[in-house]
Amino acid sequence: TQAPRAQAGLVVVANRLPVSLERDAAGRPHWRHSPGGLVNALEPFLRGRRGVWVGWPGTTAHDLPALPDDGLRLHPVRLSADDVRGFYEGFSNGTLWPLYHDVIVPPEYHRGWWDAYVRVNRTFAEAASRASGPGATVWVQDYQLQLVPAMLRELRPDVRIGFFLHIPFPPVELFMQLPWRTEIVRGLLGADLIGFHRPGGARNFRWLAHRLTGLPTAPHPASGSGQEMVRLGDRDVRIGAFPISIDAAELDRLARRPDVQRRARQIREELGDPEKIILGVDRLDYTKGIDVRLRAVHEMLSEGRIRPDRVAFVQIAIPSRERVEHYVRLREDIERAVGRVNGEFSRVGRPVVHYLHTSVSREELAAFYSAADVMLVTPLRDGMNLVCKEYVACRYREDGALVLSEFAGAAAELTGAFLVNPHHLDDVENSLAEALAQSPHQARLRMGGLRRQVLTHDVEFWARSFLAALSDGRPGVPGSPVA
Ligand code: ADQ
Repeated sequence: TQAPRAQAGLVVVANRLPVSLERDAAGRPHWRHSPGGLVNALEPFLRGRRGVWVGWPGTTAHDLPALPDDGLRLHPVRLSADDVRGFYEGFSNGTLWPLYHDVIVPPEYHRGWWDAYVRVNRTFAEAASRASGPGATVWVQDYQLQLVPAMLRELRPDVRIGFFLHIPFPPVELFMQLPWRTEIVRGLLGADLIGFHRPGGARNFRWLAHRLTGLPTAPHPASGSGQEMVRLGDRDVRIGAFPISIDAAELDRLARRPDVQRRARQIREELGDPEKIILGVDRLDYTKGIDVRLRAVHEMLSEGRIRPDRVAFVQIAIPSRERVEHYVRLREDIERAVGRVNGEFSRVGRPVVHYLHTSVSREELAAFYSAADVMLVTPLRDGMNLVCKEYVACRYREDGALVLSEFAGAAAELTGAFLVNPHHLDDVENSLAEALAQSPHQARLRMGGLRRQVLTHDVEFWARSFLAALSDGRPGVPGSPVA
């Protein structure tokens, strides 16, 4: 990795840079910005404070074009193919992801993967250290980089370090399975502030920190904040819940655009003008409960509770982690389940389930959200789940219905949704039936409440709250209100 041109006051460290490499028709590579809530939320803070984003560009290729430089400075971390296998596909997605998501599939523990995780975390910590100016604030993101806080603190005791976990922090009994549990806890304790989506995750972590390191813990004195504290010699580590969100205003605006509304009507026509459209949108991941949805729809069709000529179910699944074995199998299972429903209930030219294994543009996504009468979000476990918030942000007419798993972090905020236990098929089916049958008046009551929550608690609110807690009111660091 090269040293950045100038050192920054605010450094974001994430597994991925917010760009991806594409090739044009002639095979020439160029960078494309990957839009996302996180980069949108952090950009104003980064630009305002000569910020740098440290991350992997998502490729092991060597013939890389220069990174785009339009004010947001990107600092690439190079990974070898071996690193990607051991650190990313292995320890991050074969060990930590399933362990932190309630062992929906069994996590695998391999020393070689762990070694790669340690090695790559050190590479990120060194890159972050080089990028940080004196006394900088460094915000480390997510489960791939849990050792970075302690490694960075050792290199740079002068910087302030925040860490945010985007996935659930697991129950104590599950975390205790991890052969390297103490190392992970010590890695995280290098931060000044550790953020989780939910207070439950923060509590689990505090308990484990005490259990595994013997360090004293206490509620944070500036309380009311719900924050906890671990005391590490002369240093306090604060732990708190900061539920992430979306750029709600941007999606609301997008959904109101005439071309997006036109496309929403066109989608309904293309689906054969059904009375009701049910929609699922996910990364293709076994945590998302796509199979639960298909089972519920299949059973309701079998029992005549929904009619194939009146209802269309659209499932859009963005391809994900296609080199990890469980994901290959999941894709086959989903395709088989879709085929089964359509084989039994479709007529020629009129499938019941429309399955798109692809990524779609923001505009197209907003059009689908606008077209859908019921949004079905049924993860078995999800740190937050942004899809449900995106649906709500698009329903500016205060109509539509959200069926949402209790096991998504978002359920704590979106209490006006039809909340379901995804392990209880009858519950999912009854709620789906209720959502399909609700009156416009009921819809307005529920959706109105959901929209008030989502529009006032957006991703900028999240970033600002975290950075304010990290700066702890001290001057000269992020967290003070941005203009
Ligand atoms: P994810 O597991 O990726 O995020 P989620 O929060 O739902 O899950 O975000 C998915 C994003 O991908 C959404 O913005 C959605 O619009 C987009 N997306 C999904 N399918 C798409 C498709 N087919 N085409 C285009 N876009 C698509 C992790 C955690 C979550 C947590 C987030 C943020 O697992 O629990 O909410 O990080 O912290």
